[in-house]
Amino acid sequence: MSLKALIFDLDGVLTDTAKYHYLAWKKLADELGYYFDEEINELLKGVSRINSFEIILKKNNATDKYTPEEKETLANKKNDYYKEMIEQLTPDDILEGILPFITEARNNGIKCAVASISKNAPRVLELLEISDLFDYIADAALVKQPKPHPEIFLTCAKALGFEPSECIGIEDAQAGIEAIHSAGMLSVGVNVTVTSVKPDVVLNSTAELNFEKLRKYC
Ligand code: B16
Ligand code: MG
Repeated sequence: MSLKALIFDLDGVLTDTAKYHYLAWKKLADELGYYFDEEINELLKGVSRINSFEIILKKNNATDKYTPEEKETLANKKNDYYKEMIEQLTPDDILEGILPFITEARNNGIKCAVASISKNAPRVLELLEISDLFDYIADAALVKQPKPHPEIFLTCAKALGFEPSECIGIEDAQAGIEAIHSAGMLSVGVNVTVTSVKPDVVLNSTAELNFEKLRKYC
């Protein structure tokens, strides 16, 4: 196989929006009188908005407390808090090593895509001023199956016109690593709390991303 494309997760890989997701969920949980901490937040990484709320409710034995419509309304309330918080993002919030890594890949003819299930991804990329660096940005609204289903990674590969085996996926969440693995791509895990499938390449931070080293895997 020869490497043709890099497919990046957004939250936790290109920038650290996980802290804003945490603060927004925490605000909602406090208002509703539910327990929520960093440990529970870890379980929400890479998980869709509504499923994240279900996890918080389950941890508080409150799964049956709301109708599906009420759950939707409350999850949207969290999203309003999140949207307000991310407006403070600037290009300075791009994680270390990301820009040189993408620049080197692009200079070597490698295509780059974003596989984020966040419906806020386009706005985050715009605030970071990096939308133009990507050849394809998956539309989270059109992806039916959230991670760990491989759909979003397969959608990116197909849109770029490459086989999954020609792509590398880069993720910070266990659900994302499982999705990349099921898609048949090589997975790079950045600071992943491993609970099941291990990433093929384990990194502690994005500062360790090295294009020439990764290329040797393909
Ligand atoms: P939104 P990623 C994911 O983004 C986040 O990791 C996850 O915490 C969040 O719940 C999900 O997006 C949905 O985000 O509520 O903004 O649509 O890691 O796939 O970039
Ligand atoms: Mg992530």
